[in-house]
Amino acid sequence: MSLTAPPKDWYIKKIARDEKGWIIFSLIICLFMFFWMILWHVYGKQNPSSITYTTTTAEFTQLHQAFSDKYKIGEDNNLPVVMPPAESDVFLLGQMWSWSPVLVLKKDEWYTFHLSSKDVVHGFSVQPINMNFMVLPTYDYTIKFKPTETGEYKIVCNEFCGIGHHMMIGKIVVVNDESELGQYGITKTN
Ligand SMILES: [Cu+2]
Repeated sequence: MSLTAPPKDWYIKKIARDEKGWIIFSLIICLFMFFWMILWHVYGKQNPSSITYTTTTAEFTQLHQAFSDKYKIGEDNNLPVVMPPAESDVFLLGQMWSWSPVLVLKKDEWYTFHLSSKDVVHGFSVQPINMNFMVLPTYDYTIKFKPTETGEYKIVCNEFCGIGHHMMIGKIVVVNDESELGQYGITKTN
């Protein structure tokens, strides 16, 4: 019965050999897995780590607008198509229910992404590769990013954000050079 005290020193009992064997075996597995957590950062395809800054919606919107205006090369479904130079800062804004702008990036070049939301929490998920980040208003998520394969990638919102959530799809196009823009239905107008 639980209300009676157990016999004195009940826990100082010799462990059976096979039980001891299993304990040691599990400990080895635990330690192995623990060290692989660190090794996966080198060998696994992990999300790059991000640095988060606080910002205001007004400030981020202004930076985003200035970025779009500066590097705009055309339009796609009423969204600006922006081709920033390599090594530059890229501002991507999520809002109900769009990702703006459409980005054209060059393969094997580094970019510094800044992600933020204008209204509610959104999820930045790049498909078909597995990259996922939360996008919150008043926070600037900064990620160093280098696309390594050309093609068209979709940005899918993976945080439910209202009635138009399923239509919140953005676009990133990765090219070797500008001559490939036509393949992705982008016409350079600026
Ligand atoms: Cu959403």
